[in-house]
Amino acid sequence: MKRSSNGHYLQGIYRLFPQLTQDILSDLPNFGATPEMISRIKDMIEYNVVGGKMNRGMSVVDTVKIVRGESDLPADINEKAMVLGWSVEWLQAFFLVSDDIMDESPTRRGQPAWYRKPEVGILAINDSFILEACIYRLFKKYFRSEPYYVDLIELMLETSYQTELGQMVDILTASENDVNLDRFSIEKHRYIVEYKTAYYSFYLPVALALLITGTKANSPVFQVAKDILIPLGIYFQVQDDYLDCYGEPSVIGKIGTDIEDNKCSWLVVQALDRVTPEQRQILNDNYGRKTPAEHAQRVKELYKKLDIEAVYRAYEDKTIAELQDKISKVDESLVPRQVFTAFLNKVANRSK
Ligand code: GPP
Ligand code: MG
Ligand code: MG
Ligand code: MG
Repeated sequence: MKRSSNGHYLQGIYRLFPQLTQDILSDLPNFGATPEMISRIKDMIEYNVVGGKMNRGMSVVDTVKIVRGESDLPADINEKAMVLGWSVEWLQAFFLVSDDIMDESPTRRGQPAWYRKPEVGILAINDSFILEACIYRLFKKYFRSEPYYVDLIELMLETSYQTELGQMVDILTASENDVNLDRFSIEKHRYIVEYKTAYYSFYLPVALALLITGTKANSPVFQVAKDILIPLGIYFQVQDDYLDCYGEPSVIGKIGTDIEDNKCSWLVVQALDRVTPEQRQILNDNYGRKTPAEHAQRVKELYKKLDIEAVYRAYEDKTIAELQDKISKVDESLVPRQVFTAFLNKVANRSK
């Protein structure tokens, strides 16, 4: 199992993973599962749920610590926070397994995407549903008797719905064999990234942490959190778009496919804002072509000519400053600012 260098908290959260996997597996005989089924689900979970950066999972635990003002949590709340952290990682696994099929991505986290394993193929779609179902099995086991049980379920379901809506627009905007640059705009990009990434990656971990630390579902704190975490999540996905083109595959653990996939990436939206009619024609002739590789290469050359990298650096500086300003205005009687600075520090200027 891969580990991050994040110190003992991370070892703590990793220690819980075998237990949660075992919870899922030992519940399977109640559904008539044979040893072969159980063994396959074990392999599937281990292949897809671990190996990521664990940012989202750790965010739940970190937020609970900040909200309670304790660096060492009591054992029961610590376990609850870690279960929720893992539930976000399970959600992420559900999304990534299916996203890689839709995006035809060859690799994920430095290994073949799950659907590309010869013994898996299209069954990966059903595996993604099973990964989603695991979240609610874990919720039932650990939270069934808590007053906030329904709030957790509602939040998880609503966040999944938001992500699926964002994914729908992402895929529709990138329709194959129909390159139409007019479909791309900064407004369209904003909808896609807000919905497909920001809610589940940034708002969800904090909202889960708030619920288990006693914040009532109708509290204004959730809106305060959203007003910062959604813009932060948008910035995070702009970084993802940037790294798709400029990241080092061995560092980011995946090979970018946005240009070939005709994606409404932040980079192409910025390029369209700056092209001459001749350059727009180059984009038109080369964007969204899977093969040969020269097409994507020409798009990258055009980005270079337009110095999109410099546009990105300027966006990054401006966005970090805006977020810092927003955070400095948070009413600390509602929620500690550190909840948000912790996130911003993890994300700012990332290269993977
Ligand atoms: C990231 O998009 C968004 C997701 C992983 C959410 C997918 C949502 C579903 C409902 C399946 P991306 O394709 O840019 O991510 P990556 O670059 O990691 O493939
Ligand atoms: Mg993808
Ligand atoms: Mg995608
Ligand atoms: Mg991407």
